[in-house]
Amino acid sequence: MENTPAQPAASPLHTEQNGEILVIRLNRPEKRNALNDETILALESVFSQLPQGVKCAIISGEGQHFCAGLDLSELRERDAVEGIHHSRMWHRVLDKVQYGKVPVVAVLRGACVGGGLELASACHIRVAEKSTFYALPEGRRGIFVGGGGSVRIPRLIGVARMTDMMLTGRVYSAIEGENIGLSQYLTEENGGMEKALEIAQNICGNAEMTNYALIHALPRIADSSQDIGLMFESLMAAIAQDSAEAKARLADFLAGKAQKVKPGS
Ligand code: 1HE
Repeated sequence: MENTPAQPAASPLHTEQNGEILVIRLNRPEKRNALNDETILALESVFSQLPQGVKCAIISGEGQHFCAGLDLSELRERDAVEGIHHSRMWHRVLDKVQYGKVPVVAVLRGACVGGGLELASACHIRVAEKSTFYALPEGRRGIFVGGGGSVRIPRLIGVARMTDMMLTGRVYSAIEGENIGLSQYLTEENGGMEKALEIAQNICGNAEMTNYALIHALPRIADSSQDIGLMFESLMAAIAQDSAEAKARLADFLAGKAQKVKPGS
């Protein structure tokens, strides 16, 4: 892997490009990768200007924890107006992650809490190592989620489970998290990055229009009424199948040259 140029030693993010995959690591392990403004804005900058040729991104954290959420030391002195602007900044940045140019895979371990879970839920695929635990301590700290958690997390696990997490401080383990839909994959400790790279490689092999439709059309279709959603789906399907790449892939299948669907893969 090559380090992308011009990264000062104390950068809150490490980025490395590995062919078509960009690996982004939160880099404040001494603060359990708590997200201060500098880190959030650095994420915005990375997702606003992905290097040419990148087709998939991976977000992970340095150290034993994915992310301890909002950097609470920056919260103390904020008034209501500043609070709204701050929350809206998170929304802007996490929208760039969710609705950017490429699918994003998160590698989770240790704490995936508060704003860390909000960041993970803006990613398209979550791979959790066995040490991962999920919580929303905002409820116990006298605050509320502000990084899009109330919109994205119920879409993964339902309103009732998120309400329980915030009202009671409930912590879900990695295994429970996979069972309820917080992660799609579970791995042994230290196996997350290898799995994420395998998934990312797979994603890079998809037709570009399919990846685009999955990031940009699917969540909007799922949020629509049935009537609008079905219409939107037909338009998206027609555009996708019209591409030269789709036609070539379908021809390959009919000529017996494409991989078949294999159970267990
Ligand atoms: C922090 C933060 C943080 C750690 N902001 N500094 N999130 C939380 O409420 C979670 C708070 N953190 C924890 O519960 C624990 O730190 C962990 C379970 C994640 C890790 O425990 P541990 O024992 O490995 O580490 P530690 O000793 O607690 O923390 C190490 C250092 O990181 C320590 O600083 P130090 O200077 O004393 O060494 C901690 O203060 C610091 N640290 N977490 C600031 N979050 C958009 S709105 C989102 C709203 C939220 O995310 S609220 C939930 C915030």
